Amino acid sequence: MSPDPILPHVKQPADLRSLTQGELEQLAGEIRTFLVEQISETGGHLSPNLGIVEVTLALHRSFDSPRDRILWDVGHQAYVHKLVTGRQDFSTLRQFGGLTGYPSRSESEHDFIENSHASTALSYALGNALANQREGRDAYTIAVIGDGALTGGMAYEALNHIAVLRPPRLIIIVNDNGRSYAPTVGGIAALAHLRFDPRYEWAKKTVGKVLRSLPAIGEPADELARRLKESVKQLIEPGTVFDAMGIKYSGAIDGHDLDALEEALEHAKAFAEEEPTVVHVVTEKGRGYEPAINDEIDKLHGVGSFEIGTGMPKKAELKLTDVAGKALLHAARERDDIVAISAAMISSTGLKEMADEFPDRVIDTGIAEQHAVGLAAGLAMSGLRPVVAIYSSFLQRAFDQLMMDVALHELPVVFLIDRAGVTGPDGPSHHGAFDLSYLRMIPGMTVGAPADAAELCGMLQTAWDAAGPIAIRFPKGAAGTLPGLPVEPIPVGEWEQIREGDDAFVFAVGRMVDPATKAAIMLEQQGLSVGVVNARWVKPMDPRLSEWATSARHVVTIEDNVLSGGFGEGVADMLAAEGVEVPVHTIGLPDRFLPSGAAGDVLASVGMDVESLAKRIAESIA
Ligand SMILES: Cc1ncc(C[n+]2csc(CCOP(=O)(O)OP(=O)(O)O)c2C)c(N)n1
Repeated sequence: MSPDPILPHVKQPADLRSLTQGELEQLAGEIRTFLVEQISETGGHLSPNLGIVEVTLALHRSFDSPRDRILWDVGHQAYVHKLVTGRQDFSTLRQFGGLTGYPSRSESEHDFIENSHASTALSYALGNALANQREGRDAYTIAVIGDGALTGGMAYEALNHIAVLRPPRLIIIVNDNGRSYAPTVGGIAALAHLRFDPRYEWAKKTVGKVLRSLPAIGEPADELARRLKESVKQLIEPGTVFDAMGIKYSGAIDGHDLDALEEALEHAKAFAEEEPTVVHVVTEKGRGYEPAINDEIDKLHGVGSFEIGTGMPKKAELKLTDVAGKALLHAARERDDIVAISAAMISSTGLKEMADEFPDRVIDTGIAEQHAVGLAAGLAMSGLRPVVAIYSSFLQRAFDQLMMDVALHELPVVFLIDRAGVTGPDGPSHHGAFDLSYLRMIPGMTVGAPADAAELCGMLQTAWDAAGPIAIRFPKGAAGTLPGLPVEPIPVGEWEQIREGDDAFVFAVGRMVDPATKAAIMLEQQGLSVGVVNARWVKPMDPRLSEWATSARHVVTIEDNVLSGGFGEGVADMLAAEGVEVPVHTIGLPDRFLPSGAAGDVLASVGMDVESLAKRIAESIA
C-alpha cells in the first residue's frame, strides 16, 4: 500500500519543518511526479524544477521565508517554491489570469523578483542585505543563481561589489547543473566538474598526506613550507572565482542530499553572520524523469504540452523560429562569411541545424547579450557578416551595444529577433513589446517586421547585402509550410498594398497584417471601404505613405508594440512632416506591462483581436 501523500498537507514552509528525512524524501518524489504530470498538460519549465526540489525544501526548512528573503535568479526554477508556499493549483499555469510561470508579488508574500531576465538576483540581494544592515534587521537574504545565469555580466558586477561591501547575512546559492539550456559556456562551468571528478578526490587526499608530512623547521623554512603547501594546493584545488574575490565559498555539496544540504546551510548561516557566503550545490537537471535526462539538446528545459511516456511534444508544428533557422542555414551554405551568435539559446533561436553543420560558425556566448552584440560588432568590423539570433526582450539588455558598438560604426550586423510582440505564457518580462521603439530610434538601423514565413525569408535574403545594421523581428508562432529557398529579397522600404479602400487606410505591421485584413473584410460587410497595407519595413518607411494616406479619409496604424515610440508614431510624424492632413489613429500595445497568457488571449484583452480591431477601425472612421 502506498503511503498517504504529503504534498497536499504542505500549506506553508513551516509545514516542512516537522517532516522526517524519510517523509521529505517521499515528498520530493511526490513533487517530481506532480511537476511532470502538470507540466505535461500546460507546458512550462520542466527540468530546472525537477533539479531543484531538494534545494528548495532545504532552503524553506533552514530559513524563515518571507522574513528571510529567497530571491530566485530568472525565477523559472521557482515552481517547487510555489508548491510549498501555498500554490498547488497548477491547472492554469502560465495561462491568462492563471498561476504565473515565475515568482509574482501579487501571488505571494514569498515572492520578490518577477523580472525573469537572468543574472540579476545578486544585485537585488546586495541591495536587500544592505537595507537590512542599515535598518538593523537580522533577516537573511538568499540569492539562488544557476551556473548559466552566472555567465551574465551583471552577476559579476554584483559579486565584485559584494566583495567590497560585505554585508552580513547575505547567502548565495550557486545551483550548478552544468547547463544553461545547453551545457554552460565558460570558466564557471568547470568548477563543479573538477570538484566532483574522482581523480580530484584522490589527488586531494594524496597531496594532503604529503603536505601534512612536510617538516616545519625554523621560521623561514616554515614560511617556505606554507607557500609550498599553498601552491601545491592551488595546483589540485584551484581557487574559485569567489575565493579569488575574497567571498567565503563552501562546496561543492550534493544538491540532492537533504542532510548534506541542511548541514551546509546551517554552516553558511554561521559564516554569513560575518561575511557574504556562497554555497555551491551540484544538481542534476531533469532529475527523476528519464526523457529529460536523456534529452541532449536542452534536457527539456522549457516545454509545451508533452506525452509523459516519451517527453515528445503533443503538438509538433513548423514554427517561424524553425523557418528562420533553415533560411539562415541555406544562406550559410552559400556564403562562408555568415556566422551566427546566440546568447545561450542556440536551439531555441533556431540555430541548432546550422550549429550541427557548421560548428565553427555558430558561437554561444553564454547568457551575455551585451557581449554577444559587441562580439558581432568585432566580427563585422573584420569582414564577417554576423547574425545575432536573439529574443526581443533579451536584446533590451544590449541596447547600448546596438547603439554604440554596431550602429555608430555602421556595421552590417543582422539581428534576427524572435518572440517579438505579445509572446504569451512567459508573461510581462518576455513580451517583445518594445523592440520597434528601441530599434526605430537608432540612426542607420533598418527594421523589418515580416507578416509571414515567406517574408521572413525574403527579408533575411535582403539582409545579406545590407550596408549597415538590419533587424528583422518576428513573433513566436506557427509558420505554415516552409517556403522554397532562397526567397527573392524584399527591397528595403517597400510596403505591400493588400486591399483598396477610401474610408480608411490601415497600415499594419508583422503579425497584425492578417487580423487587420480580416477586420477590413468584416467592415466591408458593414458597408465600409477599408484599404490595408502590409507595412513590412518599419524603418525606413515607404515613401508612398502620403499617397495612400491622402487617398483615404482616415489613417489607422496597427502594431504589436507599445504605442510610445512605435510604428504609429513614425507614420504620424512622417505625414506631419510632409504636410498631409489626415486623422491618424494608432492602435498598439498599451503603456503597461502585459500579463501571461496565450498570445491570442493577451491581444484580445487589449482590444487587438479581429472583432475588436474591426470595431476600433469603425469607431475611428465614425
Ligand atoms: C537575460 C536573459 N537571457 C536569456 C534568458 C533565457 N533563459 C532562461 S533560463 C536560461 C538558462 C539558465 O541557466 P541556469 O541559470 O543554469 O538555470 P537552470 O535552468 O540550468 O537551472 C536562459 C538562457 C533569460 N531568462 N534572461
